[in-house]
Amino acid sequence: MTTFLSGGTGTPKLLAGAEEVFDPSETTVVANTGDDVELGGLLVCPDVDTVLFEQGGVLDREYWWGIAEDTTETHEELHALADAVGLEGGPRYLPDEAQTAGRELSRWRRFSGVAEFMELGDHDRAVHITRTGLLDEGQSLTEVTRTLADAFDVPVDVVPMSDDPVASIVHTPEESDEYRDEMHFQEYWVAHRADPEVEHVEFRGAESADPTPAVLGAIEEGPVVIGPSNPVTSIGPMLALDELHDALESTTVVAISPFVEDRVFSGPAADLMEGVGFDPSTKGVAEAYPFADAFVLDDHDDTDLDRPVIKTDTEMNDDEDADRVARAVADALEVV
Ligand code: FO1
Repeated sequence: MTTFLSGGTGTPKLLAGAEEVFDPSETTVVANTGDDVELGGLLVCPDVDTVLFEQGGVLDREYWWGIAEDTTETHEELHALADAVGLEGGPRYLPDEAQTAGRELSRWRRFSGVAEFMELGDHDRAVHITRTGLLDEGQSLTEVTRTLADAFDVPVDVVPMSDDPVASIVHTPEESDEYRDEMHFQEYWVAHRADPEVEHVEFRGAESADPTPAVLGAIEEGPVVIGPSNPVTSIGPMLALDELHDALESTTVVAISPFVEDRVFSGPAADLMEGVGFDPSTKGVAEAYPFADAFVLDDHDDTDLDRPVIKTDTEMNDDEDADRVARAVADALEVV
């Protein structure tokens, strides 16, 4: 059995070409849920869904989120309705008292569906309606995720990191005319394209959230692979769960750096790393993962680490690239 810790792009890209190296029926994927939001009453789980859709063969691989060739009629109609009566777009948080009322899993990340600020495709929306309906019927997020995985014929076991709410909240140094001083990660990323200065990132709820028994069992059995995901907002919410962090200390862990020295392939990882006080580089990734037993680095990354390193070309543009990186991970597992 091998367990992958996954965010929304780097690790799903790796998994897409890893099946010859890591047997899918022997693979567990623990997905980050700090990115999740409730939008118009629907729980949207971007990182869980990217793994489900990729492994189910329906992912939109141009963006690495949503369903390929999806239509957006409902989304467009929501904007047309709002425009018709002058309702402003952008992230529309529900009032403070509503943030902690009702469905617990959606705490601290509840947005109105008026002129919805994230684009939900029509087929994608059907997934969120089904997920939210099953949660409201009493299932846990773990159970619902397994049901959705069956619906998409997903060959790996996909589990959310927790059945409890954890919300990734980005804090800026001060409130400005442009930006509030704290915002959910999806506001920071989707609405503001990572422009606000980051002071720190809070994982709200993490102190009282538990990793699920499925997650802890898979990590304890090991080995664990941390894909080239954003260490702050993709892996950080998992590390904020004390039991999960402790479990990583006593199992075999190989991590792939999403950086080549201080360059990152895509996304806001560098700004977020700097914001939380880590060097935005492979060196900083190694500091963020003190429990990692070995690293996979890019051929052009000469960072001197105090743990074994296997090198390969870590840029992944297709499944062949992912297969190469997966083989490097397998080599790294041999040397720890
Ligand atoms: N990313 C965007 O940049 N714009 C969007 O409108 C958007 C909508 C969206 C809807 C469902 C979903 O599962 C993901 C979505 N994403 C969107 C991606 C998401 O913001 C992030 O890339 C992940 O959370 C990072 O892992």
